Parts: sequence; C-alpha cells; structure tokens
Amino acid sequence: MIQDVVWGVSIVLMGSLALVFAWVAAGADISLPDYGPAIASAYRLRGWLFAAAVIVLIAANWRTLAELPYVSAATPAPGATVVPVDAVGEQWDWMVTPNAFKVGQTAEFHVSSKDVNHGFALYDPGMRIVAQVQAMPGYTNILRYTFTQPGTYHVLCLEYCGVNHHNMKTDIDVAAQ
Ligand SMILES: [Cu+2]
Repeated sequence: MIQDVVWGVSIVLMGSLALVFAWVAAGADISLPDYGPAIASAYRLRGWLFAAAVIVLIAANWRTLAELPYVSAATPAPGATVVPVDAVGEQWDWMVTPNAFKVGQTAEFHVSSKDVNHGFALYDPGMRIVAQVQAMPGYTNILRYTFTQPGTYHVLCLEYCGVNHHNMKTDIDVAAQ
C-alpha cells in the first residue's frame, strides 16, 4: 500500500531531523551568565512549565486524535438502518448508487474516484454542508451520514478537478418516513 510507504518515508525523515536537533542541542553551550538568584529560579520555573505544557499537549492529543476521522467514526443512531452506497467521482460527474433514502436511514458512502482527486461534499436541502471526504483514485473512503430531513440533498465537488468542476453535482432524494 502506497500509504504505508509514504508513512515509512515520513517517519525516517522526521526521525533524521529530530536527531539533528538533538545533536545540535547536545553540543550547544547553554551556561548562563550570573544574573542573580531571581533569574536563576525563573529559569528553573521555565523548565517545570515546559514539562507541564508537554503533559497537557500529550493528554489533549490522546483524548481528541483517537476519535478521528469524526464523521466516519460516527456511530449510527440506535435502530437506524445502514445502507451501503457506492459514490464514485469521474470528470465531471458523480455516480451515487443508490440515490434515494428515507429520513433516519444512515448512508455509508464508499467514496472513490475513477480519475483524479475529487472532493465529495454532501449538502442538505438548505444547501448547508453536512459531510465531506476526499474521493481518491485507487482508494475508498468511508463516510457515514444519517439523513435528518426530507427533501433533495446535493453532492458537489469540493476539489478543483478541471474546467467543468463547477458542474460536477448530483442529487439525492430523501423521503419522509
Ligand atoms: Cu471538482
């Protein structure tokens, strides 16, 4: 999988950069002139504050990043029917199958592309964007959305993909229960 290769290359490059920083820091002269006891204790306090900031940062990331991606991780409402949906982008059209649902149903969009990257964006009948994910060639993204109101939802492309990008749209009908 190309994503594993990209991940591996990124880790190696980030690790090399971190080693360079560590090497420079280890060789740096960090001794201070004698500013007196007040400044010395301020420098000690700075060390503790930095450690506290690191702990808060790690805890906050631990708590929030685990839930990414928010929408595909969203669990369907209890009792909701989950409908698998094929959503394929192609210059310049969307093929969404099936494209008729009922309020309360959860669509599980399997989003991909036949050519270039597109941006799969779902709009409610009031043209408010309610969910979006990249449509990529050779890769399928999962996007779940539970329809909350009857009417015509719209799928538009959010990634510039060529001269007719602005016309790349399709409709999804959602019936009242
Ligand atoms: Cu586009």
